Amino acid sequence: MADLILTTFDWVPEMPRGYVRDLRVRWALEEARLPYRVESVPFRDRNAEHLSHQPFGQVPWLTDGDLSIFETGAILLHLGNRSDALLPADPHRRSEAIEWLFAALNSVEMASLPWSLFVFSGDTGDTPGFKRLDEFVELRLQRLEPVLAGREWLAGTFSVADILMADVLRLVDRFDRLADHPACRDHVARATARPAFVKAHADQMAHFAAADEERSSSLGPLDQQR
Ligand SMILES: N[C@@H](CCC(=O)N[C@@H](CS)C(=O)NCC(=O)O)C(=O)O
Repeated sequence: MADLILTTFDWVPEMPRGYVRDLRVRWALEEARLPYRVESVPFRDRNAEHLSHQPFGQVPWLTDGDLSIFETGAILLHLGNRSDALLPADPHRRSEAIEWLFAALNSVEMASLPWSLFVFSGDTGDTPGFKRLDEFVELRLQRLEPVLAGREWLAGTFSVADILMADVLRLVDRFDRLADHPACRDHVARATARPAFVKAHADQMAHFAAADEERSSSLGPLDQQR
């Protein structure tokens, strides 16, 4: 039996499917060819057991033997320490990959996530709040653009930094925010063309689709119309 267990929600609404962060972990596990299995916790009932693994009641978390790790950055670093396919062995390259892993989360996602939440809510009018956020995202993308124009992968070879950066950028790309940043867009395209991403994405979609099927088979025809 696999000693790596990835936990995600049993179900999520349509909108976030394909973007739930367990995908980052699935992707890394597939790149490293590490055996794992996926378990689910209820989306609608975040109980004490859930909070003991993820104190914010979110997903994902990973257990590795008796270790339980939350936060996708920490999980990917942990997996990077298990596989050279995820973190380069050369100390300079490794340090660069770790830098970019934090940059993806703490410099880019810090701007892009609130921006995406505004866009999801349709709150993109001519308000000072949205304009400020849009400028924040723009500045980060402008600075990232020449970096990604000059290299295929952030730390020389593909690493967890690329998984996180591509996944962070993918969300704003969903709303065409990378249209004027071709190197950022190309990085997302390159990264998401990798077989490990394709499998991780398909597996996440299948996981949530199976939950829909289970739900509809447990409801009678009359319930389903409600
Ligand atoms: N910083 C956390 C964020 C985790 C996160 O936002 N998870 C989302 C799914 S992608 C979640 O659980 N959302 C439900 C909620 O916040 O209640 C990480 O990277 O692991």
